[in-house]
Amino acid sequence: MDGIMTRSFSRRGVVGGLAAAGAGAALVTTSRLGGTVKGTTAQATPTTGAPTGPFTLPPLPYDYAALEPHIDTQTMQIHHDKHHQAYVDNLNKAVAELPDLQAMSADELIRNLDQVPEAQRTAIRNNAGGHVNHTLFWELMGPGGGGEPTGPIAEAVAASFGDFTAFQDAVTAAGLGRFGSGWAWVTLGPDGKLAITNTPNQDNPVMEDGPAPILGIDVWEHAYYLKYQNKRKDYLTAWWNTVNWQTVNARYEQAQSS
Ligand code: MN3
Repeated sequence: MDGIMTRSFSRRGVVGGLAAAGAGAALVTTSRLGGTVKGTTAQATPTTGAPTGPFTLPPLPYDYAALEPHIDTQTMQIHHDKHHQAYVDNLNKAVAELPDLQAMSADELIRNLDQVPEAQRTAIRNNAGGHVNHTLFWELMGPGGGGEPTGPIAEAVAASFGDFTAFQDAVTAAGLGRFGSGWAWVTLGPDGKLAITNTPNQDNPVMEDGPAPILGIDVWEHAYYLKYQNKRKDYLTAWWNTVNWQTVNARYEQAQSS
């Protein structure tokens, strides 16, 4: 991991120096650094010329095929390796000239968008949001997932919605009710009950000082179009077969103690 820090630090130094030296020299340096990245980074395939840090794509915590047949292998590959990678790359670009922001986590960035210079705020909202949301999303799913909730979240679902079906229907309605791209979320409300919301784009409830989500479902078309085409409801129904209740329980307990 030092390799990444050293590389991104030296790249920044080189790019800064070259700004004065001219575009021809910059081109040579970029392609040389591109070679270095290829040789030392197993999974990342940064957009040409994108800084390689400080943010990095976390590996998918299971195989691309692990969620079959509910979420297909190709969707998982493209969603993780291309879409999530693009959020990471664009976030790195957005903070490239902002050392104070490079020192913050993506989670801190989306909680403190008012501290971000206006010129970069939309890019950081979208791409730090995309990075945080997808990092969570992968952990909320897993092989052998699904079924009725277990543990403390099962009691919370019963207390807040009566039964699991009513809870699922409410989450599905939130996902279907989001026009265009966005997310359906379950949070712990101030009354101690589970609350269901949705947000547009890559927004996250914490951006508006809301609670950290316990569960979230990506309802962008890229999350389901290859298998489900325009049938977002079928995707939302199938998604429950992938849910990792262990993660949901851990986040529920975290929400209760914060
Ligand atoms: Mn997505």
